[in-house]
Amino acid sequence: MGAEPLEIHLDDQDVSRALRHDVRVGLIADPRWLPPKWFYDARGSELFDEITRLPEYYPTRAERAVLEVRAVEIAELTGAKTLIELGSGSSEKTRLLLDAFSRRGGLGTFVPLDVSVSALRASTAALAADYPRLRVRGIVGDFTRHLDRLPTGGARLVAFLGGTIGNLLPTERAEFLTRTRAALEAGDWLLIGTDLVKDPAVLVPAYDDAAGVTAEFNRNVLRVLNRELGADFAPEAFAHVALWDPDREWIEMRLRAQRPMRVRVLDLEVDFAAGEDLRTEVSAKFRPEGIAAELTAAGFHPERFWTDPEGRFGVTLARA
Ligand code: AVJ
Repeated sequence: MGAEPLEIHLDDQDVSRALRHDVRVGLIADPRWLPPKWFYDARGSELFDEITRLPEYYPTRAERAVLEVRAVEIAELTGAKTLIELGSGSSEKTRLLLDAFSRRGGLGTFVPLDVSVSALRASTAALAADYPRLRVRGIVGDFTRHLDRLPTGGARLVAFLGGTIGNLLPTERAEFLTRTRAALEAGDWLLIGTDLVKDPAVLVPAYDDAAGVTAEFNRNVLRVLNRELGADFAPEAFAHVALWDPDREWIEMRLRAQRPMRVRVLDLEVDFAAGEDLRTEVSAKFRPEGIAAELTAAGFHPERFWTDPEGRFGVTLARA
């Protein structure tokens, strides 16, 4: 049968317009910043997959450990007919859910949504081949903008895994959860993965690995700007920085100019002083009470909270 054709809610023009907008706002801001979604071109998505296999990067393995134990319970409790995955990437861990649902029966449709066309093409083709009875409907979209395009009706489970919610700033997070709730009906479900606050000696290396893969991933955003906007960043002249902010309880990734530079991008000339930072990602870490409070504030009813045996990563199942 194969996967259905991708449903495109973000065409190249929308993407380009959004990128230009973010560059115009972020590169002239003080401090300078870019949203993390621009990491994920084909190369960036590959680098991210490589990160998930690094010894220092525990979140993927820890979340997988939770899903391995709880997938059957999630399938039973939710009885979902449609599984929607936001920011699906390769959907690797989601296979644990699909396996549990296949054994139980009843799940008819899987809807992965991602900004990366390349990641979606690969994942939907592989999933359609491995789950021949499942309808696989990939949606190219931005989970902060296209929640109103999700399929409607009938026992839905929205999965937002990997701790991706941590990439949103607190106000964006609240807005995202409220909009997700609005897109659902009472009785639908949300499964959300959140990395947990822990010793910075564990957190920081997860974002600054010895092999330098995360550094390449970070610099990849400059290559995206060079290619898509004709910018002239010298990626190698920026150092990768990962910092733990103990007050805001988040990791920040930055690119630090190693010498003074003038960069041309769009019609802007952006001057970097030596040592000046461009913030490229926030990855918030959570406490169990905080997760429940944020979900409740958005109109969800948290029903289960699980962690891996080492308590590194949390997975919450909440009812709409
Ligand atoms: C995609 C949100 C899971 O914040 O941990 C990995 C992205 N950035 N290494 C995260 C990321 C640097 C990642 N998530």
